[in-house]
Amino acid sequence: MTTVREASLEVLRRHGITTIFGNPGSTELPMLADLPDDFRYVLGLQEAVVVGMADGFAQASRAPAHVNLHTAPGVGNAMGALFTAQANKSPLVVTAGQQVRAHITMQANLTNRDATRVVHPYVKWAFEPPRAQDVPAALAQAIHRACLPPKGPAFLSVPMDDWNQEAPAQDAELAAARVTSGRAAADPEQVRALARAVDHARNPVFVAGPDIDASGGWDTAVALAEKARLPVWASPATGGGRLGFPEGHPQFRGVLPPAVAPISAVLEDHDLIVVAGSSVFPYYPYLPGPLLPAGARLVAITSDPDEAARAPMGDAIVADVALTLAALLDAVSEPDRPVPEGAGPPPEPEDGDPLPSATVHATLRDVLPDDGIVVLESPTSTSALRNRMRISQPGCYFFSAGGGLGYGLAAGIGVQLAQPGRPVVCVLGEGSAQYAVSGFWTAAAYRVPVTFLVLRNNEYGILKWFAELEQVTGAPGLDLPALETAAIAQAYGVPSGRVRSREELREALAADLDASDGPRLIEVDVAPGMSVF
Ligand SMILES: Cc1ncc(C[n+]2csc(CCOP(=O)(O)OP(=O)(O)O)c2C)c(N)n1
Repeated sequence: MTTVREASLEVLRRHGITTIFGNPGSTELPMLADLPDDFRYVLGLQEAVVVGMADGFAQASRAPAHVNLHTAPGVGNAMGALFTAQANKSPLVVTAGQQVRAHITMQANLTNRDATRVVHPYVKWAFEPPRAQDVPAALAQAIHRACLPPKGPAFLSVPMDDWNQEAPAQDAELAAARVTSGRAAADPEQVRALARAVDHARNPVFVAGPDIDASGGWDTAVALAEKARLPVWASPATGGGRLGFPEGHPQFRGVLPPAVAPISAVLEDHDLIVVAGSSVFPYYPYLPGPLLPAGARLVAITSDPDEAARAPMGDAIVADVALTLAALLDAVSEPDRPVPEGAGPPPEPEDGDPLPSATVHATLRDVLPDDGIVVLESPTSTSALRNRMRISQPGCYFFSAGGGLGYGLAAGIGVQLAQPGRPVVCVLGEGSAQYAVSGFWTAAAYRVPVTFLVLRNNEYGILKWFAELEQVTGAPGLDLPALETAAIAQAYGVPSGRVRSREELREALAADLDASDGPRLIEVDVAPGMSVF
């Protein structure tokens, strides 16, 4: 007889999903019993870390990842990270344990009441199968839903007594064998119309968003910008979990500010704005003004119907971003326009004691190889990192698109697990590190060779910046004195050190990036305040 567990593992196996990120409880143990050798279980000590690791793993491997959560309280702990995974469009297949079926109606202890309701709106789909034998097909469905555009978390609650029930063999085989593909091409007439608009515009501009990288459209976006001679801006950093364009490219102008009025001001001279692979736009904070420069037209290319529908201005083509860019590349002509100018080289780094965070990032740029990966969660220095590092290869930058903290530390581990041969640096503010701090244990226990670079400014710096913007004075809780991140990480098993000068930082980074036997952590003191360039 084939059990529900065997059939479900076969569904996962057929989709290449053999890593389970989890934190187990009694309700999950029946699923994990005698886990076959071709499966790997990665233990996270808290559910936010579990989901964050899987999020980074899914994005960096361009494939779905499986998360297994404990029933109600585990799912509750995971919610913030699920919000982030959804904003990142990360294809997560989230299973959670549930009480024995006979216990659900009486709501025995640990029953996940309304299991399918509680995870909304941060999942695309939530389901608890009505019969044990439906679990393998429901799991397959969760995989398809997570991977079809827009990608995102799908949730399946499984009563713990289901796993040892019998699964009808033929149904399970049919469910496991199904393949679905969601790469839809754009309406050719819409693409031709957009190409004509690009050809005839006086001063068109291209805005590159994270889904260019996610869809595999990086080289095509570069070819399009070069052929049509488009200056390029990155979509605002707030919503960009990935980069859409090489930031060292001579036509790259910079990262758009994340608010209404400043975006219109930056794009003022343009009559056509083509946005690819981003929402329009991930605004924050609210700085009202014109949504578009006077006389400008905007066209967005997105695979996400929701993004297309909720944009407050402009038109949208809903289709696979990479395929649409390829069609647009074919359809545009080579114009007479001069080749647009980019931002020019970044400024020389300044010294200081403590160092400006921009200098930390300039030092990292000097040391990190071109294919090195940055996972970033250092709020006051996000812009400085982008402006100093000018990351220029696909799949080299990961960021919490929704703005929730706790992604960075955890995702850094998942990204490194997915890309074991490439150096991964996880750049964190010391405040941000705390939201997933137990991830240090997983990194050490599984010898994941990620380098954590923690910027210590002894404060929630970005909130002090926001306080000024919001004209708030006297808010408590914005200082972080005596938070010893290196000592904390050391206690979790991560060899850690603290540096202060540029030379010390360079040496520590070079040594730690070379280490392949497990994680390392460098805590660097930085000057307080916002750092843009
Ligand atoms: C889960 C979550 N809780 C709270 C916040 C609010 N928040 C945004 S930035 C920030 C401070 C981050 O501090 P740190 O990592 O030290 O970086 P800095 O701002 O000093 O650069 C906080 C608390 C958030 N974004 N996400």
